[in-house]
Amino acid sequence: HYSFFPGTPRWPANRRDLTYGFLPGNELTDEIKAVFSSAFQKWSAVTPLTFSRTDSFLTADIKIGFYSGDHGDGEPFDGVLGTLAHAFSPPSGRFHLDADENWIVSGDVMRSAVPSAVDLETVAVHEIGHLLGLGHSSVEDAIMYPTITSRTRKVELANDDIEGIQWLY
Ligand code: TQI
Ligand code: ZN
Repeated sequence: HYSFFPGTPRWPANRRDLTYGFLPGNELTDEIKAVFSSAFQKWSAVTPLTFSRTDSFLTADIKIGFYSGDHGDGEPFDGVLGTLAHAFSPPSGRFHLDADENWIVSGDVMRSAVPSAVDLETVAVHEIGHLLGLGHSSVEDAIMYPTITSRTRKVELANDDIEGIQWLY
């Protein structure tokens, strides 16, 4: 079953059209940007929320960046595997990914012959759930279930995820 963060934080009713931006300097390919766009679409399809990309990182509601190791928020990344990414509850909008992972982009690769490769969209859909206010789910098929196997791809919302997000929005 789905859960929420303590106090049930969510984006307020006057902030339903959210923008997201990528950390300048990350130099992401169009393919990587398309992965995030697809991940946001999973959630906009089942809520009144919309997500659009902005080039203005500083004013974006959701700030996406790839970082290595200690990146100044008290929750350092740890190299390959371990923590893959983290996102904070609303209305923080901070969405950080571990630059040291072997991210799989669109079914194929950055470095995916590697046993430790992790599917980027899978992680993005999960972290966006956190950004919107969902905690972890006890339902194994749910996007918000707290474990995955490396190289697994799970990008479709389960009924449990949909019920949780529709309770919030
Ligand atoms: N990052 C954890 C996560 O997003 C961070 C975390 C731990 C967390 N406890 C939390 C976030 C409680 C919010 C609330 O769950 S992770 C997965 C999964 C991670 C894990 O790097 O371990 C995914 C990131 F579910 F597959 F294990 C993405 Cl999909
Ligand atoms: Zn999680």
